[in-house]
Amino acid sequence: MTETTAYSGSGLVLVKNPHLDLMEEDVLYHLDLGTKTHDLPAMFGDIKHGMGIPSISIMLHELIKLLHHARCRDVTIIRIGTSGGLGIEAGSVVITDTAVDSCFQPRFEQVVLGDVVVRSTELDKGLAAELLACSRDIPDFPTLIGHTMCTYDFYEGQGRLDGAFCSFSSEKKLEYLRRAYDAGVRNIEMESTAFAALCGLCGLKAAVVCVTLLDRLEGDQIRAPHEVLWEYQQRPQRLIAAFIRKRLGLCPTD
Ligand code: R2B
Ligand code: URA
Repeated sequence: MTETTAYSGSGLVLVKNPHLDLMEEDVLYHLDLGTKTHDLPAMFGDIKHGMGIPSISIMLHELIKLLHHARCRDVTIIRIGTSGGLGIEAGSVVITDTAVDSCFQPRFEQVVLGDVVVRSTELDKGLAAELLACSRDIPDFPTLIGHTMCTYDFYEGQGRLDGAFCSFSSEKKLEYLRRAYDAGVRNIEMESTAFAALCGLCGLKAAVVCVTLLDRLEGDQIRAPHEVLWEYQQRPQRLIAAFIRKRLGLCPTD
């Protein structure tokens, strides 16, 4: 028997389970979400952002055109986000000096009209140094400059053993991650090469600042408690807030 997904006339996804209507609350245990504890339509009803290179590339094309049409000048653009760390303590903030691909090369390859176009992923070294200096004013704020590896996938692409499938051994995984470390990679995420390349092409001063949620040399799963992850995720924003205050000539506590 073939089962198909059902949609109502309004386009809403219909569930084929009469029991659900009788439940006061539906707890989606593995997602740590519930219909009473979370506003699911607000959280997921109209998501327009995504993850990875295709999403950031679309967003940047339109953001850069917006900056152009609005005649903005001397723009500094900073990507902030999360990442997996390599050989550094979880919660560290990594300021990227160079975004590298999965072969540790400072390049972003884009297929244009059937040809592979290779673009540079250099970021502004002066801006990275300025951000590092700002981090030194924040107490208990582990921050470093290093290479960031950008991948097309969170699981196999980042050498994880815990995806829906996996084609390599744990020894091969560790050998790869150690090679990345030796090449100067200190964190892994999924947008930085495209971000660096597109900003570089348009002459924008750009930086990438990501907090690490775990040390990938120690494991694959993100296991820190919610409140710890929440605090980690605030760190890039706190650093950028300090940077903006400094640029505006305000003291750190204003
Ligand atoms: C970091 O975190 C996301 C994957 O969990 C992805 O957007 C990235 O670059
Ligand atoms: N984001 C990633 O891309 N990788 C991680 O390991 C954690 C967050």
